[in-house]
Amino acid sequence: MNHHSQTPPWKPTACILCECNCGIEIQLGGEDGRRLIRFRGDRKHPASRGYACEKPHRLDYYQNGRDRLLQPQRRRADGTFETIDWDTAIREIAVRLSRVRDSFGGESIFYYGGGGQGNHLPGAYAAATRRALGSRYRSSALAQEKTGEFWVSERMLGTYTRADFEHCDVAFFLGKNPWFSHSIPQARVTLKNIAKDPDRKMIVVDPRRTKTAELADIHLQVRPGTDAWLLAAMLAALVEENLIDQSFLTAHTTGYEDVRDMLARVPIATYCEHAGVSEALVREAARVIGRAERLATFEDLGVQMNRHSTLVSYLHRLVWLLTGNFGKKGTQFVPTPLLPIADGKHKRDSPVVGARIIGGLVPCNVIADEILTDHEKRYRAMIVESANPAHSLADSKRMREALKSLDTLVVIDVAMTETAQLADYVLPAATQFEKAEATFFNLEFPENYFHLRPPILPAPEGPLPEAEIHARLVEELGALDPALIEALQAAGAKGKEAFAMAFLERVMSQPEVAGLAPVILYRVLGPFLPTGLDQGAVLLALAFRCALKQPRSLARAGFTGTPPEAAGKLFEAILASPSGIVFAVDDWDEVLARVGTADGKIRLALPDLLEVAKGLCTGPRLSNPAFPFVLSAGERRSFTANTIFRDPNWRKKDADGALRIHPHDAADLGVASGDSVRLTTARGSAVVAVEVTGTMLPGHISLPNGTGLANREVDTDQGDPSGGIAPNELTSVEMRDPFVGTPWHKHVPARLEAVCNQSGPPS
Ligand SMILES: Nc1nc2c(c(=O)[nH]1)N[C@H]1C(S)=C(S)[C@@H](COP(=O)(O)OP(=O)(O)OC[C@H]3O[C@@H](n4cnc5c(=O)[nH]c(N)nc54)[C@H](O)[C@@H]3O)O[C@H]1N2
Ligand SMILES: Nc1nc2c(c(=O)[nH]1)N[C@H]1C(S)=C(S)[C@@H](COP(=O)(O)OP(=O)(O)OC[C@H]3O[C@@H](n4cnc5c(=O)[nH]c(N)nc54)[C@H](O)[C@@H]3O)O[C@H]1N2
Ligand code: SF4
Ligand SMILES: [Mo]
Repeated sequence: MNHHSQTPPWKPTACILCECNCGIEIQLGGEDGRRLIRFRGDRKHPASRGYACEKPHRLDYYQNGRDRLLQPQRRRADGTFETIDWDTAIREIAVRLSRVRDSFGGESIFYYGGGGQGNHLPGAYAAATRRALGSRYRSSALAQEKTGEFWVSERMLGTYTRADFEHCDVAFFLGKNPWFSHSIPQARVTLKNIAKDPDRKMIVVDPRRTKTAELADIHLQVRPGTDAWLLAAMLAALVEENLIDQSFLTAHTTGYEDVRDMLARVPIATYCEHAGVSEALVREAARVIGRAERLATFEDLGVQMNRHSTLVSYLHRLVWLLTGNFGKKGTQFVPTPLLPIADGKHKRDSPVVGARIIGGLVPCNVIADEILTDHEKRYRAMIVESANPAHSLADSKRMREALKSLDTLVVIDVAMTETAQLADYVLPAATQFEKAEATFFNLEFPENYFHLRPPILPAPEGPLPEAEIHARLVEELGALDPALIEALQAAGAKGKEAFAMAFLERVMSQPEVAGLAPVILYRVLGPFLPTGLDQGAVLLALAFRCALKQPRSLARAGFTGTPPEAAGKLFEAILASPSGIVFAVDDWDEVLARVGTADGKIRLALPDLLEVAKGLCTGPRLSNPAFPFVLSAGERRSFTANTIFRDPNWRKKDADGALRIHPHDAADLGVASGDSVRLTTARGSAVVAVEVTGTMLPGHISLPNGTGLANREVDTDQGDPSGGIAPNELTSVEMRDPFVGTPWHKHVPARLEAVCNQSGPPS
C-alpha cells in the first residue's frame, strides 16, 4: 500500500459467518469502490475484542458473490423467471397471500427463517407481516439443532444457560469442535490458554480426533452415536466415587433421589465398553470434572444431531448440576438477552402430524409432511427469509417437492438460492453490509453486548432492506391504519417524549396493533434516525421490553430511570455505537435467582427422560449389512460457512469437500486421498472424493456442511459437481429425535463402493 495515496477508511461492521459475529473493520476498494478488500478484527467490539478467524477475509465472496439478486423475480408457467417491479411484486404477493388466508385461514401460511448467522432484524420485522396475515406457525434452523436442549433446559431450570470458558479451570466439549466452529468469544485464544496452563484441563467427547481434541488433556473418542451410554457411565462414576456436590443439591435442587436410583443401575463397565472408551479414562474424566472448581461445558451438533439427542442434553445438564457448577465465575450462567432467540416452552403441537412445537418452532423434519398431505390444516403458502431450507433441511428431494406443491412460495434473499429457484416470487434484499443489521445471539456474561452495525456501502438500485419489504407488505395488506401513522408522526413532531407517550398508548396498549409495532416504528421513527440506521427502528421496542424485564442489568450498564427513560437511553447509545456496546451488566450472585421454575428449585428428575435412560440397551449392536458405515453429514471445517458463500472458489483448500475416512477402511476399498468412492444411503447416492486420515475411527466417515450448491443454470436436482455434494441429498426425515424431531445428521447409515480411479482399478 502506497503511504502517500489516501487509504480508504476502516469501516466497523461484523463478520456474518458464524454465531460469534466478531466485530471487524473493512476497507473498501476495487474499481467501483464496492469490493471488500482489507479486514481486521475490531478492538472496540465488546465481545470479540479484536479477535477474528481466517474466514472473514473471504467476505467479498458474499458481498460480490455469484447469483446476487438485484430485481424482484416472478416465476413463469414454464419455471423460468421474469423481472418485475417492486409495486407489482408487493401487490401480487399481497393478493395471493390474502387469498390463501381468506380461503384456508392465516394458520395455513408458514414462515421459515428470519435471519442467518448474523442478521436477525428481518425476523423482527417479519413478525408484523405474519401478524397482518394471521400466520401462526413458523420455524428456523434452530428447530434442527437446539430445540431439544431448549426444552430440557426449560423443564429443569425454567431458563437457558451458557458457559464462561474464559475463567473455567475445566472445559468440557461434547460433540463440539470450537477450533473450527467457534461459538465462544475468541475461541482459539481461549482454547490455547487452557491447553498451555498446567492447572487447567480440557475434556473433549468426539469420535474424531479433531483439532480441539488434539489440544485436550482427555479425549474420549466415543463410538459414534453412543454418547448417552458414555454420559450415563460418567454420571454413575461421579455418584459412586462421591464426587457429587451435596450442599448444592440440597440448597438448589429437587429430584436427586430419582436420578440416583437410575444411575445406581448403570453397569459402568458395560456402558463404557458399549461407548468404545476405556472405563479407566471415563473415570479419570469423571474425577477431573468432579474435582473442578469451575467447570464450563458446551454441547453441540455432534450430540444434538444424533441418536438420543434430547436424552444427551438432559444427561449433560446433570453432569454440571450434580457437581454444582452453576452460578459462579467460570461455570454456567443465565444471560440477559436483548431479545431471547427462543424459549424451551412446549405450548402446542403442529397441526398436521401433531409434532411438539418447542419455543414456537415446528420441527424442521416434519415441515414437508405438514405440506405434502391432503389434511385440511396443511400449510399452503410459505415465506422463506434468509434461509435455504431446500438445501439445509433433511431430505432435499422431498423438501423441494413440498416447496413446489405450495400455492404460493415467497423467498426473501440476497441470492438466487436452491430455495429461491422454487419460489413463485423472489424478493431481493440488501446485503448485510448495505443496511443496518444486528445479531440476537448475545449470550455473554456478566457483561452482555449488543451491536447495531451501520451499513458500510449503499445498496445498488433494486434490493431493499427487509424492514422496507415488510412495511410495504403490511401496508399493501391494508393492516396499517394511515390515521394512526399520522397521529404518531404529529406526536413525533412535538418531541421524543410526546412520541413515546403516543406510541405506548396507541400501539403497545392495543393487542391488535402491538403486533405491527416493528413496521410502525420503522415508518414513523425510521426517517428520523441517523442515515442508514433506519432498519434499527424496531430496537426501541426491544429496548423497552428489556427495560421492563431487566431494569437492574440495564441500570448497571448506565441505562437508568423509568422503563421508557432507560429504553430511550439504551436506544440512543445503540445508534451511537458502531462497534457495539455493553447493554447489560450482571452479577454472578444473581444467577441462581434466575432459575425460572415455579418453586425456584432446579428439577433434576425429568421422568420421561429417566425412563429412556433406564431403557438404554447394551445388547449386540444391530448393524445393517447394507449400510455398514456411519456418515456424519455436515462437519464444520476451516472452509465451510453454511450456504452464505455460494461460490466454491471461496475455499482455499478442500474445494470439493472431501469425505474423511480411516486408513483401514480406505485400504479395504483400495482408495487413497483424492480418489473417488460411491457413497450411498437409504435416500441417495453420490460420487465423492476421499481424504484418508487417522483422525477418523474405522467405520465412521464425515462430509462437510454447506457444500454442493446448484448452479443457477443447472437443474436443482443436480448439484454443482465442482463444489462438493449437498449433504441433505443423502439424509432422511424419519431419522429424528422422538421428543422434539431434531435430525440425526451426524449418524446416517451409509455404504461405500469403489469406483474407477486414476490411481488404479479397484481390487
Ligand atoms: N467454520 C464454520 N464454523 C461454523 C459454521 C460453519 O458452517 N462453518 N456453522 C455454525 C453453526 S450454524 C453451528 S450450529 C455450529 C456447529 O458447531 P459444531 O457442532 O462444533 O460443528 P460440527 O463440526 O458440525 O460437529 C461437531 C463435532 O461433532 C462430532 N461428532 C460426530 N458424531 C458424533 C458423536 O456420535 N458423538 C460426539 N460426541 N460427537 C460427534 C464431529 O466429529 C464434529 O467434530 O458451528 C458454527 N460455526
Ligand atoms: N446435513 C446437514 N444439514 C445441516 C447441517 C448439518 O450439519 N448437516 N447444519 C444445519 C445448521 S446447524 C444450520 S444453522 C443450517 C443453516 O441453514 P439455513 O438456516 O438455511 O442458513 P444458510 O444456509 O446459512 O442460508 C442463509 C441464507 O441467507 C441468505 N442471506 C444472507 N444475507 C442475507 C440478508 O441480509 N438478507 C436475506 N434476506 N438473506 C440473506 C443467504 O444468501 C442464504 O441463502 O443448516 C443445517 N443443515
Ligand atoms: S469466529 Fe465466526 S464470526 Fe468470528 S471471524 Fe470467525 S467466522 Fe467470523
Ligand atoms: Mo446452526
